This record gives sequence, C-alpha cells and structure tokens, in this order.
Amino acid sequence: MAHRWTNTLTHADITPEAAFLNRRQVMAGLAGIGLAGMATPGAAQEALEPNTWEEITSYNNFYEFGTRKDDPAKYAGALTTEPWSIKIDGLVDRPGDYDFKDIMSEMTVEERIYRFRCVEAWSMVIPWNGFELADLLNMAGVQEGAKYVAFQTALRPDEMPGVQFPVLDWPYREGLRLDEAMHPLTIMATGIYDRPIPNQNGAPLRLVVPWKYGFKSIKSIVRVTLTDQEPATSWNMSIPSEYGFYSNVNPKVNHPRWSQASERRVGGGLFAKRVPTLMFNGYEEEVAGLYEGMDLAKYY
Ligand SMILES: Nc1nc2c(c(=O)[nH]1)N[C@H]1C(S)=C(S)[C@@H](COP(=O)(O)O)O[C@H]1N2
Ligand SMILES: [Mo]
Repeated sequence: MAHRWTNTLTHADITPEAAFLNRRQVMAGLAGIGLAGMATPGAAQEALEPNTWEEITSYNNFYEFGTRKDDPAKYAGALTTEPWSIKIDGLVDRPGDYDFKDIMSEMTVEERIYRFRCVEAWSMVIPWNGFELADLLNMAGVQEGAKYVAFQTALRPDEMPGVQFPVLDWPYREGLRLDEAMHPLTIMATGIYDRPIPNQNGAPLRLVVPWKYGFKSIKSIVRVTLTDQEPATSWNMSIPSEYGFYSNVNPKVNHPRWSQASERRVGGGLFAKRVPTLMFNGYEEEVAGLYEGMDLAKYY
C-alpha cells in the first residue's frame, strides 16, 4: 500500500541521549510532525519523550472493563482477540466480514510516535505501530456519497464486566467525517513499542486520531460503516453538552466542567508538570485545513 505521510522520528531519535548527539535530526523530525513551532528544542524533546510501556498499559480508559484507570489492565485479559473479524459495510464496493489476519497481510505496519491527549487533561506520548485507516477504507472501496465513517467496539457481556453498568449506551460507538478518516495522520493501531497492542489498549486494532481527544480513538473495533449521515457517538449520546462530534483538541474551548488549556503528562509522579495544550494537539499545520471556515466553538 502506498503511504502519503511518513513519520521520520523513531524512538531512538528522541531519547535525550540521541537528541544530544543529533539535534538536527531531531528538529527535522519535529518539523515533520508539526511541532516546529514549540519554543525550544528542550521543551519539544521533553514533550515528545515517549511514555514507558508500563505507563501506557496500566493507566487506561476502556469502560467496557470498568471506569477506574487500573480496571482495563486488570480485566481486559478476558477479551478473546483471536479470531477477530471486522465487518465493513454501508457505502462500500466490497462489504463483508474481514478477518483481522487477512487485513494485516494486506497492510504495511509502521511506527508512528504520537502525542495522545485525553479530555480529562492528561496526556502521553505513545509509539504506536499501525497502518493508515485510509488503506483499510480503500481496501473496501469507498463509494461516492459516503461522507462519514462510523465505528463500533465489540460488545461481549461475558468478557466485559463493565457493560452491565449503563455508564454509556453500549456498544461503544465513534465516528469521523470521511476527510478526517482519510487523513494520513489517522491510523488503525495494532501495536505499541513493536509488540502486539495489549487488550487494555484496544486489541487487536483501535483507531488513533492524534489531533482529537482520546475518546475518539475507539478500541477493539468490530464494525466500520460508511454512511452519508453524521453517526451517533457514545459520549455525545450520553452527555451532548460536554462531548461533541468533532472533539478536536483545542486549548481555547473548555470542557464545561474544566479547562482544556493545559495538560498533565502522565509519568513523573506527583510532581508531574502541567504543560500548555497545543491547538489540534500540535498537529495544526497538518489538519487545520480540514476545518477552514468552521466555528470550532460551535462544532466542538
Ligand atoms: N471501546 C472503547 N474505546 C475507548 C474508550 C472506552 O471506554 N471504550 N475510552 C476512550 C478514552 S476516553 C480514551 S482517553 C482512550 C484511552 O486509550 P488508552 O487507554 O490506550 O490510553 O481510549 C478511548 N477509546
Ligand atoms: Mo479520554
């Protein structure tokens, strides 16, 4: 599959030692992912040092397994991820049930180190492995007239202790506008640190949309539907005043109950610094064009 965008950063490039040895390469990498505007190389480096495997896999949101941050790591092991089938339907030329292994044999998996920002104002930097969502959609053949993509997570009461509670309207649902879904920064993640993605992070495949709040990045996907209508999404259905369809990271639009102007980097313990949140989570150069002329306070 052809790729239109490549992350020039690898984690070797952004460890402090490598950065010290080769700052020019690091700055070239940062420019490539749109963080060139950040104040100093030091700040940029700090912001981009990846979180540890332990942090990424033990502090999670996956409400199907409970609402505490440590519930997914405790309970998601029960999710059967093999075999795994993904239904692709709606406005596509080749609808059907696609086996995850068959999909993987068609896709080029690469590493993408992305800032990840939760609406609860914490953030991490995660080295994902995955492929572009556009490649999956093109495999199914997007028809003219498709304007949105709807996603659903598996709903398995036997394996998911959290779904007995009506915290959300299950199954977990998310959606993107088609141009957002086709954007080269939007990926289906299948791994972290070159290992298969752990269940608590959304095995065997989950969406990652780095310029949007974390809840758009739906986990353990079993259905992808191309539609001409804006799809209903779980968080919007549950609390529409707090969670809109777009949910772009925007330091100027606060959540009704708290500020979104800064974020706490997970890791670094109790004294973890808050850092200013960047427009579109730092990907403004790449994605601002998608929203030209839109009032982002209205379309939050
Ligand atoms: N199916 C499903 N997907 C989900 C969630 C969830 O509860 N269920 N939580 C979302 C939220 S709020 C966040 S912040 C991210 C967290 O991803 P992580 O645990 O891999 O960091 O997953 C998102 N995807
Ligand atoms: Mo979140």
